Amino acid sequence: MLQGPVYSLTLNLVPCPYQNCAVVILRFSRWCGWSRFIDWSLYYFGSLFFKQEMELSLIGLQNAGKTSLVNVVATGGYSEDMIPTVGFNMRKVTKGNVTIKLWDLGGQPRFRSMWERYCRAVSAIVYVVDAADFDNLSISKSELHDLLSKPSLNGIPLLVLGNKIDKPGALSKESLVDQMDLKSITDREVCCFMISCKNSTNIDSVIDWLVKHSKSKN
Ligand SMILES: Nc1nc2c(ncn2[C@@H]2O[C@H](COP(=O)(O)OP(=O)(O)OP(=O)(O)O)[C@@H](O)[C@H]2O)c(=O)[nH]1
Ligand SMILES: [Mg+2]
Repeated sequence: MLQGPVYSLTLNLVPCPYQNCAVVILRFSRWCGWSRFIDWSLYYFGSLFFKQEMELSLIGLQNAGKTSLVNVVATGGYSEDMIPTVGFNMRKVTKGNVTIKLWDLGGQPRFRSMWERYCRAVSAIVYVVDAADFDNLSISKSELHDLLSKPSLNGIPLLVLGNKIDKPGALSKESLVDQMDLKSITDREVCCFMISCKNSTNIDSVIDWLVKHSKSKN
């Protein structure tokens, strides 16, 4: 109801030289809906003036593909020949105006007790699951739910990534959400994507999600 009057009123007020441009913008805004247009404008013009940064932790069982994901996000490079992470690695990745500080933690049992410490001050927790490793799904689920039960991590957004969907028989998103019992997590924002580091599948969606969850700085 609001769109009609605002549209014609604005057109009458726009001076001639800018009229074509205004018409295009307004038609675009009508086409995609005002709220999406305003979101997009704020994001675009905001990003010209503000640097954004985020710090996040990548966790999940050993062999899930955390370090591979860091490599793909940082350089696009993928290798079959990976060395298990001992302790953690820290990597800074810049995407446009956003700097992402990534804590890539080791997933072997001896390193899991330090996950909580590295998740405390982050903008988001990224939990990587091998979607083709059925034997370890229930351990992965219990490690995730154990971690999220820590009061220090209350409310931190969670991104769950089902990796290795290039492998035959890998779980679908619905099955992964089910098996990881993600619907029971109601105290924070939860998002899930199915990815393949090997084929770079859905890596753009992951980066978009991360950028949206970064914080503005000056
Ligand atoms: N098929 C397939 N293999 C993958 C994919 N991503 C990673 N891998 C392989 O999985 C193995 C383990 O990858 P890493 O990235 O080292 O796993 P991680 O989660 O960092 O393991 P830890 O450091 O021990 O916790 C490597 O051989 C990778 O090549 C993928 O998308 N598809
Ligand atoms: Mg690793």
